[in-house]
Amino acid sequence: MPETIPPYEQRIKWFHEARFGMFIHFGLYSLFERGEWVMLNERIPAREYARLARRFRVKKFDASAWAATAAAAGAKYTVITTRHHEGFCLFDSKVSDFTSAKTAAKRDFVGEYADAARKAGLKVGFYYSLLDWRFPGYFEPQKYPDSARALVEQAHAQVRELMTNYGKIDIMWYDGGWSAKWDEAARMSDFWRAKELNDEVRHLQPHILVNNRSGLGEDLDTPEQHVKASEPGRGWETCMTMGDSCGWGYIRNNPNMKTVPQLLQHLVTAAAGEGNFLLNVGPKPDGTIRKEETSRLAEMGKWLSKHGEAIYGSQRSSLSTGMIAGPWTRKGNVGYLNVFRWPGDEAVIPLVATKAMRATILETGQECRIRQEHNGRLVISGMPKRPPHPYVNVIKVEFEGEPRTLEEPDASKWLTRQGGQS
Ligand code: JFZ
Repeated sequence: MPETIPPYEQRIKWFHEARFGMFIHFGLYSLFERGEWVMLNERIPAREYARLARRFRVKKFDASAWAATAAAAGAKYTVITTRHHEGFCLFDSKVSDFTSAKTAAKRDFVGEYADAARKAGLKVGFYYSLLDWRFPGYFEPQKYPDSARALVEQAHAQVRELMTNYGKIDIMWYDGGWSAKWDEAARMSDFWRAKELNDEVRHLQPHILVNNRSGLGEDLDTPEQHVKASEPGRGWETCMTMGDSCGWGYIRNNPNMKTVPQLLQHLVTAAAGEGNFLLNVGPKPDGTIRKEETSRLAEMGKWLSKHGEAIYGSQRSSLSTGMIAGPWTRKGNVGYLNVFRWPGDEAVIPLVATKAMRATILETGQECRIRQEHNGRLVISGMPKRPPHPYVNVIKVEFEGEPRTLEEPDASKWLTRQGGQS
């Protein structure tokens, strides 16, 4: 008797607690060191491209090292590309010979990584590209209907394999559901038979979260390379590269790597919108992750070890910051003011309708003085002039109830200090 599918609120609970995941883009394309779209961008014929598999041995592949990198970053889940648009599977498939198990490497990297990730305490997500550039029917479905049909059959068969052969999978991360001609009108969910596909995914993995890239909305929105909150109650996750947005796979010369402060600010901003941040690494052809990526992740993990209570399980807050500090996150009656730009020895937050009991700087544990004035002005003072942490600081403010914003029926009253506690 198949397990019943738990309600959305139950399925998404761990995801809201997690807030931070590590994305991994790895495949034959890493050999070119020019990103994951190289086959199409450079119009490399399929037969020529397929020959790469003969030298894709990935001698230094170490699944536990990848998992340890994610865990050290403070990530709580990980998503790996099981097969990208190039069609090469990092897993053993009965419906394709173009796999890492059947070519030079002779390894099922997906299986090794899923096991290692679980051992490291991480939830496991599988990225799967529905499109496969090797099929003419993807580019010209009318002209090559048999190829188009075979492509869809491959997708259904391989998703079934991924949902059956690798234990408990927590996220089905589809990609490549769009039409080759970027024809928005094309009902690609019909082309992929997405309802049938996702019904089977949920039958095989009843607790799973499915993203919105098979042509149907399903469970999760996936803004790419920017942080944009979905409406309250809808799960969402920003995915982002550390380097330029032009590539997710390994790019040897990738000069514009985001700084740790920038990466932390994206994570905090996502958490403030009750969303997640899925940060990408693109391993090198030998299977190692470059130090520019591992070092940034390690620094994020160090920050999270002191400030994670403001991020993991975060809720939205209506409180404004009223200054250039940064966004609030919240947990019940506790607000976390995430400070991107340290204001000096005092911080003033306007329109706080709820009584504040205590304010503490998470980096140092220092308790600050607080006073609440007209118009709900909350003044936190006695703080150090210089930022306690060089990147992002968090001031934890405990309120006597859920922190609310003071209404301003007459928006001019603050001019004469007439506004008061509501
Ligand atoms: C897709 C992939 O093409 C890319 O290689 C990477 O895997 C990323 C996470 O997902 O990127 C997209 C997806 C959608 C659009 C553009 C790039 N789009 O709709 O314009």
